Amino acid sequence: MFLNCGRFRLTLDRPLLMGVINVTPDSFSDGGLYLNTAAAVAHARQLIDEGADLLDIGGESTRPGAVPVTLDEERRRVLPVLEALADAGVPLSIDTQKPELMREAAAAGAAMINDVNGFEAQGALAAVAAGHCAICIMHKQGSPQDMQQSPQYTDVVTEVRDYLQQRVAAAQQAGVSRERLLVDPGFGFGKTLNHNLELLRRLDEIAAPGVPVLAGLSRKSMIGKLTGRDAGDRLAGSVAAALFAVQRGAAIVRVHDVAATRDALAVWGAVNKPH
Ligand code: HH2
Repeated sequence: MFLNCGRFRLTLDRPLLMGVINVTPDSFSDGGLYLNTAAAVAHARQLIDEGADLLDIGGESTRPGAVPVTLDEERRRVLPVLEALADAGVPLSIDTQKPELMREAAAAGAAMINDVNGFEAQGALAAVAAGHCAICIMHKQGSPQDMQQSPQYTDVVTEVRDYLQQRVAAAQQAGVSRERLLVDPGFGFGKTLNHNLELLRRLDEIAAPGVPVLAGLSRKSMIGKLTGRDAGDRLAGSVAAALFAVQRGAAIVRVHDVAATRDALAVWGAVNKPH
């Protein structure tokens, strides 16, 4: 399987690592660490050295209770980082819900647009349809302000899968080819611990035919609940979750800790290789 991603064509015959760059003051695990452009760019280069296959740059935290940021502020945070990394040699994804920023990021060289809002904002699909960026469609229930209050599903896996399939169809209708699409169940976005565990166990049921799955579990509160550890101390739990996700078919894992996840995947890949 391939993913067309701006000027890149990614081969998905091994799991890929997406490194997270949060250019925010308030992200749940690393808020404020990379808020200025130079710090974010240095961190990005370090994650590439550690083996990141692509990077996801975000200027608005989506943690439960996060305060939305204005277009101007989000633009001011992410575009200089994107521009400074133009020569980085890996595809750069922009994590945004705003159609204006989707367009500007694509024009500035972004290879992927990652939208935790499933491209539901007015004009979001139109903003990406004509270009060449890959798009990652994520499921969430509710908004970051209220999503963890009391998430409800009859069957979380079926509901998430149906939603993603509908959004894939809408994206294709808008003109996005299948080779540019990724889906993501949105771990922690309007889900209890049990919902997250069920989604992870049955991750192989999430993919629409021919559409690869991206999974983001890194440092999330589900890892905290299972290990009793704070966000800064969830490395081992996050690596275990990433391994389980790839075992269940995730094509890309979105992680903060690239070096450790890469080592774990190297071991997993060697054991898993057909002989
Ligand atoms: N999780 C976060 C942000 N963006 N995008 C996708 N596709 N999938 C995810 O699971 C996902 C995402 C939350 O993590 P992080 O960026 O570290 O935190 P914050 O939103 O607080 O910046």
